[in-house]
Amino acid sequence: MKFERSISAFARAKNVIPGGVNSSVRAFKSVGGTPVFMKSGSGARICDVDGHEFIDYVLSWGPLILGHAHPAVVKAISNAAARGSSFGTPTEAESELAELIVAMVPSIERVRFTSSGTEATMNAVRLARGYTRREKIVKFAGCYHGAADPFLIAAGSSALTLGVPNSPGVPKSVAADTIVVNYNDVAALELAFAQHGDDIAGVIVEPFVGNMGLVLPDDGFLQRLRALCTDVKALLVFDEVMTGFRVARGGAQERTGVMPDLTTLGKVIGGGLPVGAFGGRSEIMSYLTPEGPVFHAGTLSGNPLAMAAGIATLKMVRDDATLYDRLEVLARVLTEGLHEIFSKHGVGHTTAYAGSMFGFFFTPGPVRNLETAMTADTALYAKFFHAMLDRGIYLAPSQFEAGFLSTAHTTRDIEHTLAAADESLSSILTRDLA
Ligand code: KE4
Repeated sequence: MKFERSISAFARAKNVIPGGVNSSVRAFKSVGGTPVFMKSGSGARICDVDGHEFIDYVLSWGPLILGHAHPAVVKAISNAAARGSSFGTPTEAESELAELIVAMVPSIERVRFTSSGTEATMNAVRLARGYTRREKIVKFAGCYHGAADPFLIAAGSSALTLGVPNSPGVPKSVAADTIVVNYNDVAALELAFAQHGDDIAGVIVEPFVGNMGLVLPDDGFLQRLRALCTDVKALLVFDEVMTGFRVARGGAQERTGVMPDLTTLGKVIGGGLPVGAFGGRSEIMSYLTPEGPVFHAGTLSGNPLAMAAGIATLKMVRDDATLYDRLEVLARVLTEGLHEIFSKHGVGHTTAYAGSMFGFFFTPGPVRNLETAMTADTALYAKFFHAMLDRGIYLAPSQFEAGFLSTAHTTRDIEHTLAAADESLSSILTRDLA
């Protein structure tokens, strides 16, 4: 495939935008080549500025569970836009979306909206600190909670991809209050609690990690984490910005039965428009201004267009009883097919799926944490990414990301993807042997 228009668009962008992108992971740094500039999407497909069409497994990094430009979502946004885009006042749409979230996410009694997942996690941690009057937070190496200072320590996603998991610019004083533990390492977690217990305001965790690639919790890990937080009265924050309405209708907390004290959400709840949210028990949420002392604000928090897109999306998620079963079947067929193809070509790999999310690593695995994720063959991933791109399949441009399915993906799409994967590995391995 030729990407002339993307190449010139990238050159233009770099004149006025650092790196030519507004979010680092889009820059193709870890897979090489020029980021593909997209111009439209419909259902499971996106189209780039050169007119190439791709089956899309990134789906804007998770939000588009109904696929691109779903008619009900487009209609909701355009109807809302015709009434005005923002008022800076309360609107009933905010209550309607909040009611949908409260009805479907088991631990959430009340919720506050933001305009991004980063704002949601940042405010959830401030609330945990204000509620407990403590300062330390615990996070897990390789987990990503957005681009706020407290989280850019051993961070995943594009911080990991770009080799800056500990970003410059984060003050030592901030880093000193972030305790980093290895994911799935109960012994290390118990040690951290033994050392810092009564100083821990909260633990923030991706219950199913999407930002190292997809890494699932060991049996009992989340249950132990819950017990440790309860013992020292620290708040357990499930960062479900990615897993919310993705691994199950009620997220990882519904799937595992482990109830956090606070949950952060984003992506799906905005239907592709900028929304984040944080919520939990009413008593904790009452600590937020103007009811309580912990400050939160945001000019476009609860924006009417974003609320309309979220309401249209969550109503369809609520009313489609078999949605998650169907998507998990697609994810299983895809990952089992990839397993067979990788095995056939003698490529070390491991695969995983949960609800509408899937992932694979080019390492024999098991991948249980950042250290084992980092053994993945990122050079092979880069070749595979481009070979699949040339065959009309758009995967995440980084080994350390998850893949996503939508209600618009079909079994024929999966068959086409698996055929492309088989051809891609054949061509890569033949070339490598030449
Ligand atoms: P945003 O600020 O990007 O809306 O959300 C931050 C965030 C918080 N928590 C989790 C678990 C997340 O996955 C994210 C954002 N995810 C990345 C994808 N790995 C967004 C893609 C990007 O950075 O452009």
